[in-house]
Amino acid sequence: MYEDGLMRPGLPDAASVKEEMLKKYPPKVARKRSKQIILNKVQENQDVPEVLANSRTIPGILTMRGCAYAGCKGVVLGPTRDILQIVHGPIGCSFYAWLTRRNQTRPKDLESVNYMPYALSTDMQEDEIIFGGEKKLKKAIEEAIKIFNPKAIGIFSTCPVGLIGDDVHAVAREMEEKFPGVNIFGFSCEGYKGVSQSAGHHIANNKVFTDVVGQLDKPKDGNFRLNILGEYNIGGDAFEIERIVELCGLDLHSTFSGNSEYDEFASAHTADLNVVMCHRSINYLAEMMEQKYGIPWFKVNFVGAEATAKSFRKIAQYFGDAKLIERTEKTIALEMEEVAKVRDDVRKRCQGKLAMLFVGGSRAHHYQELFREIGMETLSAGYEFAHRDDYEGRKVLPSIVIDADTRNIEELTVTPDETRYNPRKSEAELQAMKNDGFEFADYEGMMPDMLNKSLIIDDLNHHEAEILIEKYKPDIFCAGIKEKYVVQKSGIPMKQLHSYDYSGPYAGFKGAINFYKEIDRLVNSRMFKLVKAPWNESPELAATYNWKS
Ligand code: CFM
Repeated sequence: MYEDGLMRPGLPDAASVKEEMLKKYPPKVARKRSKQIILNKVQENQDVPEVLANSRTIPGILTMRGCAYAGCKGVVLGPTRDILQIVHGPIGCSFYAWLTRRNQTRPKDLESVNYMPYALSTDMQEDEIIFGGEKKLKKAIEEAIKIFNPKAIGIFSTCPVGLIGDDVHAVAREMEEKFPGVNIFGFSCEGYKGVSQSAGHHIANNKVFTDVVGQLDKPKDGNFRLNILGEYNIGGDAFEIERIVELCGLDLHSTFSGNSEYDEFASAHTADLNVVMCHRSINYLAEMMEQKYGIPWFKVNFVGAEATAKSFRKIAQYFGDAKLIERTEKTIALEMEEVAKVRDDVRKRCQGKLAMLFVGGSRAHHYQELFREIGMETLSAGYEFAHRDDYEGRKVLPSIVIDADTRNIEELTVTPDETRYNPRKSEAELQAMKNDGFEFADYEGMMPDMLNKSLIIDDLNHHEAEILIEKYKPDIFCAGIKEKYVVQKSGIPMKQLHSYDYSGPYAGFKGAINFYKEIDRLVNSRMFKLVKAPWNESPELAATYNWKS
C-alpha cells in the first residue's frame, strides 16, 4: 500500500489542478468531466474511486481517441501477416492505417506470405456512395484472390459502408461460395460503431472467434503450449517475448496478433493456456475460448523486467512441471544480471523524476512498472478508451452500467463445444491452485497500483494536457503522435508509447534495458529546456467559449 500524498515538495495539489481544468468548461461539460478526472485513493481492500469511462467524447473537445475501424482493422487484425485485409471504404481510411503503428512481422521462411506491406482498399467514390458499393467489393475480392491466392480474407467496413447499407457479410458468403478454398469474413467495424476504438476490439474478437478460431484441429508440438493474447509486436516486442518463451522451454502456439499467421489462429483452441497481455483489447476472446474450449486464462505483463519475470514464473507454475520451473528460474536469473546492471546505473540519474502516461487502454498502466524500476513515479495517468475494469479492476464488472453505445456491439452467447470442450484443469485442480493464491481470469486494474492523490484522467484532451504540463512540469510525458509536438514545444521530453517513436522493443528483459537507456537520455537531456514555444514568442489570438446554460 502506498503512502498518502504526492510526492515532491512544491507540486501543486491535485484537487486544485482538477479545478483549474474544469474552470474553463460550461457547467454541463464540467459535470461530466469531473467524473472522468479522479483523485486516486486506494483503500485497504484495493477499492478505488469510480471513474466514468467508455463514454462518448463531448463534441468540440480535442480528444486523443481513434475510431472503431482503427480498433478492429488496425489493432487486432492488422498485425496478422497472411489474412488479406480489404478495406471497404474511401482511400483515406486505408492510407492512414498503413503500418503507422509499427507492428512488425517475421515470415517463417521464404515461402511464407506477408501481406502487411500492402494496403488494399475498394477506394469508394461518389458513385458507390450513391448506388452502393457491393459490386465493387466483389470485384476487389476476385481481383485480390487472383493476385494473391490467400487462405483468408477479412473485409473491414468504414463509416460510409454502414451509412449506405452495403452488406459485407452477404458479400463474404457469396464470395466464399465462389471461392470455397478461401475463408472470407466481414467486420461491421464502421468507425462510428462505438465511442472509441474499443468497440472495434470487441467486433474483431467476435469475428475471429466465430470464423477463424477452431477451423483447424491441428495442435502444434510441445508439452507447454500456450497462446499469448493481446500482444501486437509494436517495435518488435513479440520477438523479444518469443525469445524468452523459447529460453524457458515453453511452446508458443499463437500470438493474437503480433507476428502471427492465420493457421495459428485457426488452431489456437488446441493450446492449453491463454495468457492475456492487453486486457482491454482481447479479454473477450479469452473469455469465449474458455467457455467454448475450456482453456483457462490469466493476465500477464511483459512490460517491465520484474513484471516479465513474475509472468513467466506464473506460466511455469500453471504447467507445474519441475524442469520447466527450474529452466524458467535459470533464464530469469541470467537475464536479470544485465538488466540489473543497466537499471542500477540509470536509476542514479532518474530517481525521483516524474512521468505522465496517457495511452490507449493498457500501456498507461503497464509502463508505470518500467518507470518504477528506474526510480520514477507516475503522478498522472489515464487511458483513451479503457473501461472501468481497466481502471478499477475486474471486480467492478458486475456494477458496470451497459449503455446504448455498448449495447450496439453484439455480445455472443457461447456454449461449450460438443466435441472439443476439454477443461485443461479439473475443478479440483483449479480450486487447489486458487487456494494457493493463483489468480485466473483476473485483472486488478491501474488505479490500485498508483499513488494516492495521483490524478487519473479518462479520455484526456488537449486543454487538460496543457494544464497538466503547465502545473506539474513533468520530467517526461508519454502519449501519441497527436500530442507529441505540443508537448515538446512546451519544453517537456515526450515519448510515444504507441509506436515507440523509432525504437523498441520495450517488452521483456532486453526491452526493459532499451527503455531504461532511452528514458535516461530523454529526461536528462537539457535540449528540451532550451526550447522556446512559438506561442511564447509571438502573440496569438485567444478566445473563450460562448455558451448558454
Ligand atoms: Fe492494447 Fe495495444 Fe493498448 Fe490497444 Fe492501441 Fe497500441 Fe495502445 Mo496505440 S491494443 S489498448 S488500441 S496495448 S494501438 S498496441 S499503443 S492505443 S495502450
